[in-house]
Amino acid sequence: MAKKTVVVLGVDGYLGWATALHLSQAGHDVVGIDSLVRRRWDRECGTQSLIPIKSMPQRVALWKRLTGRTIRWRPMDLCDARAVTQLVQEIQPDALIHFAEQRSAPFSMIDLPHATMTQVNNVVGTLNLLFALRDYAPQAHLIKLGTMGEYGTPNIDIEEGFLTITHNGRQDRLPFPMQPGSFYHLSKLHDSHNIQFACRIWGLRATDLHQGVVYGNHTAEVAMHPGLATRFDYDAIWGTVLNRFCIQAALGRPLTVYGKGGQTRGFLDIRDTVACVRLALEHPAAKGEYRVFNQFTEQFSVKALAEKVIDARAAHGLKTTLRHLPNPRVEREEHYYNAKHQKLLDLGLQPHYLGDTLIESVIETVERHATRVDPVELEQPNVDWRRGGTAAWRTAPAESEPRPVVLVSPISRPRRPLRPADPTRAAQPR
Ligand code: NAD
Ligand code: USQ
Repeated sequence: MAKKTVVVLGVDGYLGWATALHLSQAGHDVVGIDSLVRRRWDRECGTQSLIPIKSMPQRVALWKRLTGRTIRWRPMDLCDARAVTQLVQEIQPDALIHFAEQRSAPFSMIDLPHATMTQVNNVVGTLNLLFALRDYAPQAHLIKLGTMGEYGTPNIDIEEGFLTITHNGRQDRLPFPMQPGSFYHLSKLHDSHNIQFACRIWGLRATDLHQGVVYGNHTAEVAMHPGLATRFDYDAIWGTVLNRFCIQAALGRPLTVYGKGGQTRGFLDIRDTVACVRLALEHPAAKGEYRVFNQFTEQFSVKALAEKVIDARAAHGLKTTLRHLPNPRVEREEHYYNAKHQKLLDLGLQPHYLGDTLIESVIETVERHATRVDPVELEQPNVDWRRGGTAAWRTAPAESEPRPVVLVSPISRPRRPLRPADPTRAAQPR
C-alpha cells in the first residue's frame, strides 16, 4: 500500500490514539491533532481513565523510541477555523480521520449548556474541516466517525446509509430515516447531513463510519508497551456498556443493566475499529461520493451481553450477578433490531468476535488497575434523559459541598449546581 499522509483528529482519545499507532505502524505519515479538551471534561466530571495514560508528547516520544516512527503531534482545537485552514493548507493530507468530537450521550443530556456545547463543538469542528477541504485539499478523503445511534431502533432492517423507497409509484434511493437517541447522537446526524451536502455540491469525497459501541483496550500496537496505553473509561458518563460490565465483574459487583435490558446495539472490538479505518483509508470514496459503512461486527442486547460476562466468569468458578436499574435513558427496551454491516466485510475485514478470552483479558487489565476504580462511578447513573443531571457525582476530594458543573468552553458561565437526577423515575418511550 502506498504511503499516505493522514491527519488523525482526536489523537489523544480512546480510538484516535490506537488508530494513529496502527496507521503509523502500517507505514503512513501520521499527523495527530487534539485540543486535549477531553482531559478537561474528565476534570469537570471527576472521572478518569482506568488505565493511566501518558501525555501526548510522552506518548509520541515513546512510539519513536520503540519503532523509529514519527507521529507529528499538534495541539489544536477543531473549532478554530483559522487553525484548521492552515493545517489543511500546509499538510495537504491524502486523508483525514475525524474522531475529534464530544462523544458521550449522557454528557450531552446534562443540561442546556452541555447539549449546546456538544452540538457546537461537533458540528462547527466538522464544518471547519469541510470548508478547509473545499478550499485547499478537495481531493483529500474525509473519514468521519459517525455512530450506529444515528439510526435509532426502527422496526425495519437498517441498511448502510441509504434506503430504496417506492412511493406513489416512483422510486428513489434516499438517506435512511434517522431517529437519534440523545443530543450527542443528533450532533452526529447533523454532521452526516453537512458532509453529504458538501460531497454533493463541492465534489468532496467522504466515508461516514456509522460505528457501534466499541469494547476492549488492546491493539497490537497499544500492547507493545504500557506507556502506549489508550484510555479506558468505565464511569456512567464516559464508560461504554461492556467496558463497564467487565469492571463491575472484576470487582465482584452486580452488572448494571438499565431497564429490561432488551436494548440491542451493534458492537465491535477496538482491534476491528482500527482495521476498519485502515480499510476505508486504503479504499477511498470516489470524487463527489458520500458513502456510509455500518461499522460493527455483532449485535447483542444489553442483557445478553451481561449474561456473556456472567458465563465467562462462571467458567472460572466466579459468581456474578446482574441488577436491573431504572433506566435513566429514554430508549426502547424491547425492540426489533437487524442492522446490515456488509460493506467492510466486503473490503476484507476479519472480525474479532466477542468471546470469553476477550472478556477475561479485559477483566485482567481491570484487575491490574483496580486501585484506581472509584466504586461510586459503577452505581446508578447521575444523568437522566428527562430531567438532566450533574456531571459529577460527588464532592471533589477537598470539598464538602456538591461541586457545580463548570463548563470549560467559550459558552460557559457560572451557574447554580443542579440537583442530582432522581434514579427512581423511569418511563418508557412512546
Ligand atoms: P474520546 O473522548 O476518547 O476521544 C475524542 C478526542 O477528541 C479527545 O481526545 C478530545 O480531546 C478530542 N476532541 C474533542 N473535541 C475536539 C475539538 N473541538 N478539537 C480537537 N480535539 C477535540 O472518544 P472516542 O471513544 O475515542 O471516540 C472517538 C470518535 O468515535 C467520536 O467521534 C465518537 O463519536 C466515535 N464513536 C465512538 C464509539 C465508542 O464506543 N467509543 C462508538 C461509536 C463512535
Ligand atoms: N447501558 C446499560 N448499563 C450501563 C451502561 C449502558 O444497560 O451500565 C445501556 C444503555 O442504556 C444503552 C446501551 O447500554 O442502551 C449502550 O450504552 P453505552 O453507554 O455503551 O453507549 P452509547 O451511550 O450509545 O454511546 C457509545 C459511545 C458513543 C457511540 C455509541 C455507539 O459513547 O460515542 O456513538 O456508543 S451507538 O450506541 O451504536 O450509537
